[in-house]
Amino acid sequence: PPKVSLPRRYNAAIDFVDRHLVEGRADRVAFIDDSGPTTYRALADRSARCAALVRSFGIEAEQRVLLCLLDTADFPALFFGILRTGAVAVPINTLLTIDDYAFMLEDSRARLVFVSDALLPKMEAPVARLSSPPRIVVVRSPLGGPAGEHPPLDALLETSAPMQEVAPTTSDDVAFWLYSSGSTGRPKGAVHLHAHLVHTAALYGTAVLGVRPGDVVFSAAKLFFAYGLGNAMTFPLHVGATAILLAERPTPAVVMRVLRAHCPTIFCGVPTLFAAILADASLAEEGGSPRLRASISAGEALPKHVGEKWRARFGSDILDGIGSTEMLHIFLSNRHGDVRYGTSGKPVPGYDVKLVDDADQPVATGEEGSLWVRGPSCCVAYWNQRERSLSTFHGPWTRTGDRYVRDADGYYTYAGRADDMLKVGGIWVSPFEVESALAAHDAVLEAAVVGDADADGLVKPRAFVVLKGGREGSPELEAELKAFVKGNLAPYKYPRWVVFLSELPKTATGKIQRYKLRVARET
Ligand code: 3UK
Repeated sequence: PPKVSLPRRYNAAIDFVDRHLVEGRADRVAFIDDSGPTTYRALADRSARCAALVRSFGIEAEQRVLLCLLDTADFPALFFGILRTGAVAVPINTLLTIDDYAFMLEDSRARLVFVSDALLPKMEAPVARLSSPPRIVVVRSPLGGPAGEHPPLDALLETSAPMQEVAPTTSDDVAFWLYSSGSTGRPKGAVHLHAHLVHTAALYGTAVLGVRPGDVVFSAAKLFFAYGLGNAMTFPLHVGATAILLAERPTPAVVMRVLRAHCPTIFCGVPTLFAAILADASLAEEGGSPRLRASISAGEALPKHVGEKWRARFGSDILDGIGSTEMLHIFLSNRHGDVRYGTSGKPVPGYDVKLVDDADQPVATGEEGSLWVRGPSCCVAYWNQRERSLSTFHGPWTRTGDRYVRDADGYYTYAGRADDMLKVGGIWVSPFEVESALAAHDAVLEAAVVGDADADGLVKPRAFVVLKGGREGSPELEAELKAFVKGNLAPYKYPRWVVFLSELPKTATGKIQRYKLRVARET
């Protein structure tokens, strides 16, 4: 594997941003967002101003700063500005609810929050509930929205001189957290170090994906996901390439527009998006990007037929690879010129994986086992979650919770989860959370949610609902329940199908028999 040796004194902001000025790339374009290009010089200046601003709020090394941001060039400027000061950046999912943010504010104890204008209402409410609320700075976005009484970033930066010095961090200092959902309980903050960004960029971004200086990368997956953070920020910045950032929701039509307008050479998506583009009749005549060299897919397994159809239509491959928030990016992947659709490929050099049985013994070729992974970008722990850290991190090894099979040629094929968690459009959905949301509806006595395959073989939540006495199932009630969940949870979590039952299958001890529901459909 490529050797990544870092000096003890190391700050990722210098490596990913300032280094390019010293190495003569100041005038190259780092980002293109809805308001135009940002050169490496402009990025370095803006992130150093952001650093000074963060300091001016009294933020000290190791304190957390929340980023609830749509994808614009201010995301990397703030992210690296925070790292430059030695503080910890905590980018969070922009699709979540007030309740989710209340938890993250409390769990992280953030003293400062940067939030996009359009998202401000969802952040103001939970902040106001805190006894000692953090400061809020509003970041302008193409979606727009009033800043209220909070200072706007642009105005603050005008009067903030770039921070010249850099916090004396080591490569092992905490740099950022990323929250990940579990099947029960609140999200877990995966704690990552300054060194982790360059490990993923070198091992996967450069060595496997092959991002090079002339590349233009477009990631439909947003920067707040570990997947998007590598794709559209650290991988291109590592080599001095360009990333396209899009604040909008990446619908098939919007994505095709970006591919046409900016002609990226690398496109990063999730299976649901690739399938939706291929299935959209109104886009059937669209050619995509003429310069597209390859695409990548992650978040959930890419169905074989989706990869094959994409290749036939656009003339380049999709490299499917599995990564995780804990490992920061992809550690098992297909390669250029060595793509086996329907598999996750082979280990990324620099990472080791193993498949074990219930007694932790290696399984034979062709047999299903639990996937464990070891590599240099693994998070150090879940913040403030000792029990959950202990059950996931075992010395250098991390238990992924995935089931896999390795064939005689060394290719790994996904075989499902060991827990009840669902990946919907590449994002975690806990069935328990959807069940609780349904149970909060007046008409619902109890509910069970399992994953079911849609027409493309991709998993979506299916709800089985028992109604209270006197209530009857109907298409209207089905629509109402879907809307109810959409309104109370992040919208992507809603059940795509609702089946009304008179009772749920249960064991003698009252545990729902999910395996029975997984095979049951309409009844
Ligand atoms: C599942 C896959 C089959 C698998 C991620 C790339 O998805 C990412 O991180 P998360 O923490 O979820 C991790 C879990 O998602 N998964 C991801 N990719 C695949 N299953 N095939 C795949 N290709 O269950 C894994 O344990 O949200 C993906 C890069 C960074 C990431 N964080």
